[in-house]
Amino acid sequence: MGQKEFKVAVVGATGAVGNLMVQVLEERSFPVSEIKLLASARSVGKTLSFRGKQYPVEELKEDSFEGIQVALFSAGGSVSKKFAPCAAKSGAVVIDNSSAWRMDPKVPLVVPEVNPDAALGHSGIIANPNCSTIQMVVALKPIYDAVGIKRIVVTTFQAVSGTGKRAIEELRTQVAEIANGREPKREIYPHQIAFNCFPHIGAFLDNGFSEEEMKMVNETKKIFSDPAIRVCATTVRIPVVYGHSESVNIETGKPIEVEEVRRLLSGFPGVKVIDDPSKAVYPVPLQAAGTDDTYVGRIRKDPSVENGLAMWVVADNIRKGAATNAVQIAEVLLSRGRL
Ligand code: 25A
Ligand code: L14
Repeated sequence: MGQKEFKVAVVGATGAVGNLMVQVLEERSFPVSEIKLLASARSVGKTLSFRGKQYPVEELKEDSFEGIQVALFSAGGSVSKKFAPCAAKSGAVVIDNSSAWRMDPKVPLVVPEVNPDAALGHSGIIANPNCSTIQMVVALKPIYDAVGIKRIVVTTFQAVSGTGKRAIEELRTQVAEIANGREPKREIYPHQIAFNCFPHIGAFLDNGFSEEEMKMVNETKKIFSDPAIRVCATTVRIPVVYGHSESVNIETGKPIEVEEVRRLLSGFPGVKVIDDPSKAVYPVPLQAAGTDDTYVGRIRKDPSVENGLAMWVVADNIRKGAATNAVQIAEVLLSRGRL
């Protein structure tokens, strides 16, 4: 008996995340009968490989979604605003990686390890959360379920791949320019990123926080369905290509021992505990890059508050933070018979 297969479109297929979406569909053997690769007119003429065959990139148009059952979007917020409703109207389930729909009350915001059931209530569009939020809520979910979490203070160390291909190129070019004694050129970021870091991701808002920081605040509340949870974020760009790191400090509702936290995290899907600091064993982005897990280490009591815990969380921002999470959402729909 043949398994049911689906017509899948990837929008933004030539971008850093879109390209990986195609690869992750292949790696995880998602049942694809036909793949449609969509991008802007700039990319027409390119081909991308899927299961060993080359497929042409087509220009995204309103009628691109005829017959498509699953549409994975990663072409930025304005493309998603305009085209996700077209795709949904023509019968596809959209899984959107941009920030366009995340806070829309009718759109579920889903991390499969945390709130898979939310996906079932969609009306055509499901949003993939921000990369920094995804890895944090995966690491916090088992603690949240065991003892509750009242407050989170998080500082991120974010890779340039989150901004897309051109930012990866900017870091590499600046490193080469500096190595060759030339003045590094700057286009994408507000400062030189090579050999530097800056607490500036997205635009700054009237409250003094950046857009990226407020995404972590608002999306965390939505994913945990807990508007009372207090979150303060500082998001920092660092000169790493793949893998976000986060210093996460929490106040739990009830006391919990560090050993119990390790035990809970070790048994949680998608999490690996790497925590033997005296041997220099803790998660680092170079080891997380190219993998789908969320890594947690440096787990310790924060003695400065009641029920305080501190930890270090690392994941590949364009895999678990974007492409893998999106494909996992499609897998949730598939396994619940909702495709
Ligand atoms: O609005 P957001 O949600 O904040 O997202 C902003 C950007 O962040 C990335 C993604 O960039 C997105 O565009 N992104 C979003 N969510 C992310 C996440 N969670 C995330 N990254 C990581 N984690 P990207 O560079 O990875 O991908 C861009 C893709 O979108 C396609 N695209 C853009 N506009 C489109 C469109 N597709 C259809 N219609 C449109 N109007 C884009 O295709 C790419 O696939 P492309 O054809 O425009 O680009 C192909 C090649 O051209 C380079 N390029 C892109 N922009 C420019 C450019 N070259 C010159 N000038 C430019 N302005 C690309 O690098 C690509 O190689
Ligand atoms: O909202 O520049 O998904 O690193 C994730 C990464 C926005 C930008 C999102 C970056 C983005 C971002």
